[in-house]
Amino acid sequence: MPQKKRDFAKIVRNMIRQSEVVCEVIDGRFPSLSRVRKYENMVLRNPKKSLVIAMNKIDLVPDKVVKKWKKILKEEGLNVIAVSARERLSTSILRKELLKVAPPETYFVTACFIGLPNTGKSSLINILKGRASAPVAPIPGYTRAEQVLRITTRLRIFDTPGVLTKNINPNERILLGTYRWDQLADHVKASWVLVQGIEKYNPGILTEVYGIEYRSPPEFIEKFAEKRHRRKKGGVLDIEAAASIFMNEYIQGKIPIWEDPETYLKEREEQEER
Ligand SMILES: Nc1nc2c(ncn2[C@@H]2O[C@H](COP(=O)(O)OP(=O)(O)OP(=O)(O)O)[C@@H](O)[C@H]2O)c(=O)[nH]1
Ligand SMILES: [Mg+2]
Repeated sequence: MPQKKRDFAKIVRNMIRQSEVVCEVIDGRFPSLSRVRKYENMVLRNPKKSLVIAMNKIDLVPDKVVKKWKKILKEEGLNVIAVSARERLSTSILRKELLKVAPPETYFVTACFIGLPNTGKSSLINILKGRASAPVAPIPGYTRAEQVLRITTRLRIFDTPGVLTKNINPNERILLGTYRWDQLADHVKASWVLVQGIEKYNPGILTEVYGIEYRSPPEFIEKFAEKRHRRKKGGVLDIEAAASIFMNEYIQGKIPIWEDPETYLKEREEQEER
């Protein structure tokens, strides 16, 4: 039977309680948007627990952007490691760090991996373990229950289901790829929202990647359907199928997109002045 979302939050809180170290996996393309500050604070408030931020999927972002984000997060007092599960970048550094930050008197360390759906928690855990043990999929909400894995003699890791918090609005959720497209009430509309979101973060990139000129999101999806020869019986364009294909390609990382560190800094400054 499918579990309810609120049970996921409960599982995560429970796992945090049982762990000395919490590794928050964020999406390297959206280092600010994908932070779950509610859980970060829960860990940071507790002197017996340590927080490590794994900024994952950095294979999708230029090095200089990754460096800037790392600096920003470090300045905010966070212990951040830039990693890529896909390209196995800095994953052994992450494993060592999880042990390093544990309280000195603990020999056996429990670390739990938390974060939004689809940020790559299970993928990272598999790399740390050295073989596929935690199921991975390009489907947000894939991990549905906690799973405990022994990584080394000293280290065991809890994989947890991705959780969403209220502060992330529906448009941002679509951009972050935390929804299952096939479960959205109107995924064509969602694809329009996605086009809009991509435009905001990387103007002109869709024309560059797909060679499609467009004036509105619906026009983009229509032309995408044409380009991919998606037609229903009778020759009518299959907009629904096209929207799904487009969103799946986005979630797989086909479109280069990231939060701009400079914009974030400017907004942070403005907020501080208020
Ligand atoms: N490009 C890229 N993709 C990645 C990386 N790590 C994971 N992915 C992809 O992201 C998708 C989600 O990965 P999972 O490991 O299942 O993510 P999760 O955080 O466990 O997701 P939930 O269980 O839904 O919370 C999969 O398609 C992975 O292949 C990475 O470093 N780079
Ligand atoms: Mg998972």
